[in-house]
Amino acid sequence: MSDKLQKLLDERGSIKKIGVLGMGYVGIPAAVLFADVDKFDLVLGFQRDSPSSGYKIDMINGGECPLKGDEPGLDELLAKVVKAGKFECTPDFSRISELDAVTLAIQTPFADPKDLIPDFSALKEGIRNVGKYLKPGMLVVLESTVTPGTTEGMAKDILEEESGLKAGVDFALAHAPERVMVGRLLQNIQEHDRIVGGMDEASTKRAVELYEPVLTKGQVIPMSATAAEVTKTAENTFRDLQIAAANQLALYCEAMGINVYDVRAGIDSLKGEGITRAILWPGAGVGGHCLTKDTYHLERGIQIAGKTPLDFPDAVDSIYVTARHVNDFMPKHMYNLTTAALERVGKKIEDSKVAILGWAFINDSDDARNAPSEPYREMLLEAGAEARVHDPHVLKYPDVEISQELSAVVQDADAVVIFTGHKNYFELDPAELKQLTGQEHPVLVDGRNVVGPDGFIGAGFVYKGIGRGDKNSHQIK
Ligand code: SAJ
Repeated sequence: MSDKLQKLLDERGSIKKIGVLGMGYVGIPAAVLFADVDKFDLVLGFQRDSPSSGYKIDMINGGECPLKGDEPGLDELLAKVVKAGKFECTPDFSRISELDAVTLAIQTPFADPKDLIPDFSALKEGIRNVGKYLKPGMLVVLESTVTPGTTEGMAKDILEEESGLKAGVDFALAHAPERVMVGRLLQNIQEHDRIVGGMDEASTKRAVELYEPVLTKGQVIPMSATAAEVTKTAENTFRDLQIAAANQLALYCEAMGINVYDVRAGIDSLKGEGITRAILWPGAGVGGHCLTKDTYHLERGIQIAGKTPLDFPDAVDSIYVTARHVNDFMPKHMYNLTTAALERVGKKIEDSKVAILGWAFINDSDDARNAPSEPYREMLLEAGAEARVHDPHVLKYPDVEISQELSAVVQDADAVVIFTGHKNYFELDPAELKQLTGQEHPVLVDGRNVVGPDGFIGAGFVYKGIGRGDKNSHQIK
């Protein structure tokens, strides 16, 4: 640990002024929660005055939250701290030099999901801005999800290059990954345990000082910066792996003619001291912006943060990447179930109309990022089928027409395919739906275990369900 850094931090005294770069879903709640801590005097939210987001500056300074959607407590808290003069938004990055600590909550999307290389350009610009105005004794924290090795690699290099200062000697540097979910931003920040990873002990300690006052139920979990980066990417990798395990089991159950949900309940029944079987749910695929990318961040971490050669069995793929491939196969499996069901009634996919129910990647949400229904629709179009999309929450999506009128979407459809477990779909009535399709034997493919198969089979549907090996070859009524 560098004595010089500790001396600089001690001279500076406790953290009073904080900056947050990135006025988005992560930055805004983080900033208002910092501002609401008595012992912090001022929080500056930094927002580029860009054509697309510059409007946020005046909105926030007017006490209004620019985030869409319902975020319990956020509007009131933002208005309160702005009114109290504890939080303001500015495009003037030079004010960074007034601060004791700066956090960066800037998104790290994939430029092109195909090449799985994250687009760090916005984050790099933010880091460069911090470097330009960095002063000795300041703390810099990355909150964005990054590839392991980024904090002590790219981020440290840019900060040192721009400031002429040395990380771990002249300024503290840490990673404290965000773990927020839209719809419960404030609660997640206050109640989730907070991983805080410094590049050295002094940095970790300083970052703990920054985050501890914000936590209510959550505890701070200190570790190294790289360990924090691996924790964040691995916690999503493990979830993706668990889902893939459930999906593979569902495919096995279909092949063996059994009901995966019986098996799942059976496995889940194994409880007791030290016994865990966290079996998740099979489904039509895995979407969103977390699980679809964090595995690849972790995998790249070995290249970037690897200190010694990785010892791993020869000619064996990473189970994490294999899990990604299994989950990404599920929309194809849904396509295979659709074509097989249509063939049972002498129809070809290329001559069929398919109603896709659910465009959002997650139930009862309008978030459609990386939704599994998108590749499925592309396969249908590729095959020459007609595809229509219904979603009660997703109102628009580039180049895809989405209707909120279910009857219009299922009108004359040869197949109705459920991709999202929106609560609307749990009330689908077999007779009504069949009547709307106007088919003698319409197809129903259930990707989220939404409907009871027997009602639909009894009404004359050709039913296929993920993991429903016990029903997928039923007699057609
Ligand atoms: N999914 C399944 N089976 C399951 C669970 C999910 O197929 O058993 C699918 C969903 O349909 C969806 C995708 O996986 O398409 C992702 O679902 P998700 O519930 O993981 O939602 P995300 O992607 O928003 O994940 C977020 C993450 N939170 C943060 O990154 C802060 C993740 O770490 C959380 O574990 C997850 O929420 C959560 O548990 O709610």
